[in-house]
Amino acid sequence: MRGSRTLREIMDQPVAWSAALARFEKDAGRVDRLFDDRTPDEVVFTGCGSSYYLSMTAASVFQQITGLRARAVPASESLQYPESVFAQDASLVLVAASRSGTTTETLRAVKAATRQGIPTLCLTCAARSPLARASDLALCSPSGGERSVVMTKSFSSMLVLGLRLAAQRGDDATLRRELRHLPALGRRVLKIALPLMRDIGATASRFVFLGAGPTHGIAWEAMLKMTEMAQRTAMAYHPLEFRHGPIAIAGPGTVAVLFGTDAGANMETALVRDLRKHRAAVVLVRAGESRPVEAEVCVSLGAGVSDASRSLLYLPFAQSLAYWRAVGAGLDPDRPRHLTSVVRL
Ligand code: F1P
Repeated sequence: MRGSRTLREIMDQPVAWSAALARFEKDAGRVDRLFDDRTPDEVVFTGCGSSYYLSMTAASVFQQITGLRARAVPASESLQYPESVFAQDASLVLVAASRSGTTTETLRAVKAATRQGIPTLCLTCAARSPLARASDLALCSPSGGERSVVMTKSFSSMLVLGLRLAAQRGDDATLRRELRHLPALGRRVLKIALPLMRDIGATASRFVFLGAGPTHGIAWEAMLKMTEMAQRTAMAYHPLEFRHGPIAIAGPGTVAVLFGTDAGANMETALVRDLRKHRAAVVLVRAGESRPVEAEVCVSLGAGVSDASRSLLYLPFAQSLAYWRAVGAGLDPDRPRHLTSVVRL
């Protein structure tokens, strides 16, 4: 069946999350030593494609939980503008994400950091890859690697490692506990997401994915999944940014998928009203059921977890939507056009 490999990997995510969390425990002491030796004043997360997008979410959560400055940059920026990535005199730690551990730009970013004496840590699914060998410490997602080109369980399981890293450095027992519950919650969410997304946007001309804070990286990943698998026009924005120009494309052919946050729930509800006023179809995935909304489709996960952990639970919705739109268009999600699983320059 077309896309059967990708579908299996989407369904396998909770298993990969458990394995990644179990593996992290073995490396927790080494993580602490790497950070404590340096006491950085900034952590730079980097990667390419999906690995860059998970870096966005990881950086957002890391700064929120630890209070330490964190930002995400595409690895290619460190090749083109090294001074704006590795600020002189700053005490940095570089966290590089890569499923394959062989992507040229990411590998070069780590090597450049090492030359400058910056400690490096990688999140990867390939424990023996060049990236793992080049980094001071490799945090591995042992079951995250896919046979598919498009990243699904590798994305989410490396993000689990990134969130667990934030919980470790912020000594945040709540986030640690939430992460332990995530595989069970993920199984429940997968059962909802897959059938729900089957017919959404079947005739739409464009998809807009909206997310703030930890869900912003998820919105970008949703955009990339739709682009890679279904070759449909897709964009990603911060929710309230959408009014500042992009709203011009809201209309009957537009499906807006909003990944809700507790932090911005009221503002996001108002945005749903505006989108509906302009006749866009809105899919709202959010935490609770407290406020009624006019969204065409509204899913309340009610999972009782923070925005950070919930961002992972939004992924099955994004992945399923892209999967179904690809299958519906006669495309094979297992064989995305023009793509290879690794880009080597
Ligand atoms: C990252 C990546 C993927 C993308 C494509 C090429 O690879 O950019 O996100 O889907 O298949 O590679 P990696 O560095 O995580 O291995």
